[in-house]
Amino acid sequence: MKLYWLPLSPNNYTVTAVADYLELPLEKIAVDVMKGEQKTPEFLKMNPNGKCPTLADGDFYLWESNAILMYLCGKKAGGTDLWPADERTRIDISRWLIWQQAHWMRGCGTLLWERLVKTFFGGGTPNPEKEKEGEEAVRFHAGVLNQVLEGKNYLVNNQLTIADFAVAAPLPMAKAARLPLEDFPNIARWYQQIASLEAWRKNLPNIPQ
Ligand SMILES: N[C@@H](CCC(=O)N[C@@H](CS)C(=O)NCC(=O)O)C(=O)O
Repeated sequence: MKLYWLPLSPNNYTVTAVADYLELPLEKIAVDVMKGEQKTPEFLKMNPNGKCPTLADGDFYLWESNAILMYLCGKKAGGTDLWPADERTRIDISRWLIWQQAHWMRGCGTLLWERLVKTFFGGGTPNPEKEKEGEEAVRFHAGVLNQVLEGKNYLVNNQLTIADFAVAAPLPMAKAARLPLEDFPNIARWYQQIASLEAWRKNLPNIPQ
């Protein structure tokens, strides 16, 4: 399998971390977004959105990081506890994967962009209105996450699943992007466990703090 990816991006290193955790070989092809490699006709044939990550397994192309996480689990011979076979458990994990994209990454993504990525790409200073919007969204959804994690080590069935990898995606950048998470101790406690996984650590980019 080939993965077209952006090493610096949260929704990209969750994919490479899960592949490593599952010991699945991936040929990684770094895409230079500054050069617009994700918008070439060849790339758009694989992913008409022109975004990374994009997985190619033979002539099957898959985009959306969380869909790729599920696909990788399906590739693991004998299955994996990251995506257990039980129907209700899978729906519960899917709920978190959807929440991560629809809510969590929206707020976190706004702050990551305004306070980190925008500067990196020479896009100027943070927009205060966007920062306010991002802060409010992160605080609200962090409250939800913190509450669910009360007395629990992991999000679903109290065991490590791809839901934990996906929801943890923005947290390595929390300090650099000043995500307002200081009032949510259960998130910090839970994230320590993800942060201690070798597959997670070795896939994190060098993030300026
Ligand atoms: N929801 C998508 C987000 C994909 C996405 O927005 N990728 C960004 C990097 S985080 C990208 O490739 N941006 C390049 C561009 O839009 O030109 C996923 O989780 O895979």
